[in-house]
Amino acid sequence: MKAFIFDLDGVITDSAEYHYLAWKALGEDLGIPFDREFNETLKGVSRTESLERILRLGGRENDFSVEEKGRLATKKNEHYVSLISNITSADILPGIEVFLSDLKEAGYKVGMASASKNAQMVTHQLGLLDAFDHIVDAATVTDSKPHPEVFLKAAAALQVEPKDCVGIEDAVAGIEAIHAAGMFAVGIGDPEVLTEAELVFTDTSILTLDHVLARI
Ligand code: G16
Ligand code: MG
Repeated sequence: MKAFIFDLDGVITDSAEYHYLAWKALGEDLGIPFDREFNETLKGVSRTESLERILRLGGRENDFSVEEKGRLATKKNEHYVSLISNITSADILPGIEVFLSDLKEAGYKVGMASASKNAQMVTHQLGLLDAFDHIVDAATVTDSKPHPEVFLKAAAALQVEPKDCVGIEDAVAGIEAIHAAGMFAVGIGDPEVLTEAELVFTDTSILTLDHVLARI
């Protein structure tokens, strides 16, 4: 293995909570309230597709023009950005800083493959920009996870063959994307949910370079 490629939300930091609060507020404005269980279906899914899923939930998918949907997505994003404007390195998930520095020290390339157009900004807020050799700009990605595009772009930018990459993800669609890219998949979360991953850690505190290398 030569490179490790990380998902952001749910692996590096728990921005999912802020996505949830911002979508929930928009849903309530539209008369489409939803709970945390429905929110699970939005994890790892792009902004546009998340909005479509919420509108479908309320049977309102045909009530808005493309421009209006664009304005709704922007409104959610402005709220989300204001919520995350206060995050700091204290919001990095347990064990991640040590894992990232161990990877650098051992000479691995480190990339990020997030569906979020705010990935660069969030990483900056966390004080982790220097830990990554490349962060894929989600705005340049045409096909969302489970499509492998974002992971393949990360590998290409790192100049590493996909077969020499480990992908790390918390979402089922993300694990599928890693496999479709021809990479080794590490899951973070419930092993009964992330059944396709080669290796699953229930949370990031037990994700260490030694533990991963022992299982490859
Ligand atoms: C993240 C989140 C998703 C979010 C998506 C797009 O993906 O998991 O809930 O909808 O990014 O975010 P934005 O609206 O900021 O572009 P990932 O791939 O980091 O888990
Ligand atoms: Mg994720």
